[in-house]
Amino acid sequence: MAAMNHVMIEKIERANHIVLMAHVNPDADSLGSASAFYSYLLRQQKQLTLFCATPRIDRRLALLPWFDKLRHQMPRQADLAICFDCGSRERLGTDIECELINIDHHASNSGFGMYNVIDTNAISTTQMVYDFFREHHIAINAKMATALYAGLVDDSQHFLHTKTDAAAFEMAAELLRCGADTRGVAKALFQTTSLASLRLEGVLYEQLRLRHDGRIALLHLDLQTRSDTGAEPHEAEAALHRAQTLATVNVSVLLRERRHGSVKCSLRGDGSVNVAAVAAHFGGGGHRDSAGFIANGTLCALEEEIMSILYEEMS
Ligand SMILES: [Mn+2]
Repeated sequence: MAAMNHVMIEKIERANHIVLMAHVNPDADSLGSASAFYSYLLRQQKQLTLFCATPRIDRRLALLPWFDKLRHQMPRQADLAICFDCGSRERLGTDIECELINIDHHASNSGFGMYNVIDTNAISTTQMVYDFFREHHIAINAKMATALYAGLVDDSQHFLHTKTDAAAFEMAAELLRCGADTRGVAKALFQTTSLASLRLEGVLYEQLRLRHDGRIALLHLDLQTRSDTGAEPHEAEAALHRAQTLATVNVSVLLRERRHGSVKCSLRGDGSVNVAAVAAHFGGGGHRDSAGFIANGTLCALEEEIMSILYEEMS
């Protein structure tokens, strides 16, 4: 983050009202980064807005500091926006009229900000924010530590991701010393589920199909099944991760039917296949081992289209 630091600091110093933005359907990394920055900028006595375009946010993220400050309307008078973990402009879910700083670690990030700080080696966006705080001797309090840790532990898949290195563990240790509520994060993010979610997982496993000599696991979720189980759309992702543990599987695909004739596709890979390239084919993006997109069409039609692109990528 070093190269852009001076520009960023100068922009922040000059701004009066700063909007800190998480991407649509935010995760712990995006919202955790914005939350930690919110704590930091409060000290600078800036007028702040914590923003996310999604009105109904995954309640598990309520453990993040300042969650109750989240707003879903862009303030008109803001003179600077900073977005965190947003791989594309669409992920902002809104138009931006002021200057925009784009802080992210997605390889597919197009650099849509006026100033772009992109580090594809970072395991999480919170790692980039953490490095920025350290470089500038910005004290990390317990609130900031909890927010940064939540993004780290979630994006690193509980430190199991191949990108997990000594720096990731050192960051975790330092955040723990700063007062991060690691137990609270674990409980909220990984040890809390709903009965609806468990029932949904059961249905998804029952319908799971293997394709391409067992190298692809395919999961479907139509609107009817979702409403029958009462589960939230994001709750299907547990089954997607679990499918990835099957011995022969390189790539897992989850297709979720949405209202108004579109389908959300989530891809997970073991690193042998670049799933971001598959997502990019449909206008989406992500990381080499984790990507997604939204496309118009029916579940069946999209399945065949995705399979043919995937087969090509896997051959
Ligand atoms: Mn991330």
